[in-house]
Amino acid sequence: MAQERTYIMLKPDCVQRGLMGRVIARIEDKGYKITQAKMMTLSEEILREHYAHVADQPFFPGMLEYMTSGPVLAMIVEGENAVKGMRILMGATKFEDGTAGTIRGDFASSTTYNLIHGSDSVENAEIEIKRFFG
Ligand code: DGI
Repeated sequence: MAQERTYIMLKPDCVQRGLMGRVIARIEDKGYKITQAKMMTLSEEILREHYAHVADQPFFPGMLEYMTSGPVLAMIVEGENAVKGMRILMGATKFEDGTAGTIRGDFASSTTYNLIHGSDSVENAEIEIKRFFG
């Protein structure tokens, strides 16, 4: 079992809907530790870098608007297999693939407004932690 750290971000809809506490409780219930956290308002520049892999998608302009619509909670989450474990807690990317019991499956009502970001690999976790925490 690998001790890992991952980059987690509670997105503007999560903050605006007052769901931060419930989502953080799920992360802590899983046994993970939040070792750093800060509220941030994201610039278009950092979002273009973070979401470069989907920048040519038709939904990208709408996502930029959504992601700059209010503050996010940026976090470093640590624990055993934290990268994959957080992806499991988060649930599927696409709304139609969602399953009850996951954060997105229980709280999100579309693919765009999906509450939470989590790194998809150990390598990307380090890149994203550097991007948002320096
Ligand atoms: O790592 P994920 O956030 O699960 O997924 P990703 O890196 O493939 O996509 C980044 C974000 O882009 C995702 O959280 C929501 C948005 N997105 C991805 N695919 C679609 C999408 N938004 C819409 N509206 N439609 C999509 O097909």
